[in-house]
Amino acid sequence: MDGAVRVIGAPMDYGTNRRGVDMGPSAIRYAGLADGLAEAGTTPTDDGDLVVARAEERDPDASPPSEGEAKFLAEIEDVCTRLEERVAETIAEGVTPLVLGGDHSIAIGTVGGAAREADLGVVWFDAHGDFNTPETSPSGNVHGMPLAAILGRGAFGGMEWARAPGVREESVAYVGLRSLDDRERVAIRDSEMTAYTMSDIDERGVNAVVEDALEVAAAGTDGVHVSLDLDWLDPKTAPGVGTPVRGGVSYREAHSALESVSERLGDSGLLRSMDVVEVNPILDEANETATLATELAASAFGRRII
Ligand code: Z70
Ligand code: MN
Ligand code: MN
Ligand code: MN
Repeated sequence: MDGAVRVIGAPMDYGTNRRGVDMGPSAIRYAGLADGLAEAGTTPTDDGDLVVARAEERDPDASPPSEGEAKFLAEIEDVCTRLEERVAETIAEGVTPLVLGGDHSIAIGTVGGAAREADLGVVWFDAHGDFNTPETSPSGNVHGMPLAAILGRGAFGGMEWARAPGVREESVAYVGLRSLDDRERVAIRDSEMTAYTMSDIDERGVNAVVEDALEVAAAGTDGVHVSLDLDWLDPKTAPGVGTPVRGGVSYREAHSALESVSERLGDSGLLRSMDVVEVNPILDEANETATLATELAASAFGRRII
């Protein structure tokens, strides 16, 4: 893809139990992201990282979250509100934002910014549904909730910072689901979203599934946001994630899928924004997962073998 891409780091781990995903942006850059994006034919620039207070710097007297609540929601609101602003400005300049997480709750900011002046489709590559609400979440971790937040489900309906009215449920497609909580599964079934599971990939092959997902997200929208949670891949291939789930896609399937993204969206200018999340360098093996993240981002932006 020719065109300008702006890398924005969101080193936030307030949405997850496991410390370490706050180091994701550094690890992904260190793995050669800028070179990969240049090889893809883009002109990358780097915005640096958003300022995110370390967990250690937070007010020690702040009350801990009680059960049935979303943990650290005020901190997440602060980061996502600033991220949303930066993403919206970037797109207004004609530049494509590539946001590096951080845990998946940062997608509330990325999608909010990308959907501000547009009808936005979303493709969500993830083992998880991320469709819990503060009411249904078994963990209170907001990285299990970003799609529910974006679509204004449950308590998020009253949170203007979280909702992204430019995203309609029927324009959201999951690829590769394999770990859902019971109430989350029911909510996804009852929604207008399209959910392709790992079984669909087993039966039909990854390319057919990804093409259908991209079609769902592109139909009747102005552009598509691609959200890539590295736990979408099998943990043997991507060990450096907080919540590994067996049975994910392989190295080759993942590359093929992200190449389909650039083929379907890149040439037509419909790839509006992307985020790459949940890389945990503490749990990684020699930066393998961060390297994979850079390769997959480069594939999405058009890098090819020849
Ligand atoms: C579970 C929850 C989860 C990662 C989302 C899991 C959440 N459904 N884990 N993304 N990496 O706690 O809501
Ligand atoms: Mn996720
Ligand atoms: Mn996940
Ligand atoms: Mn918003």
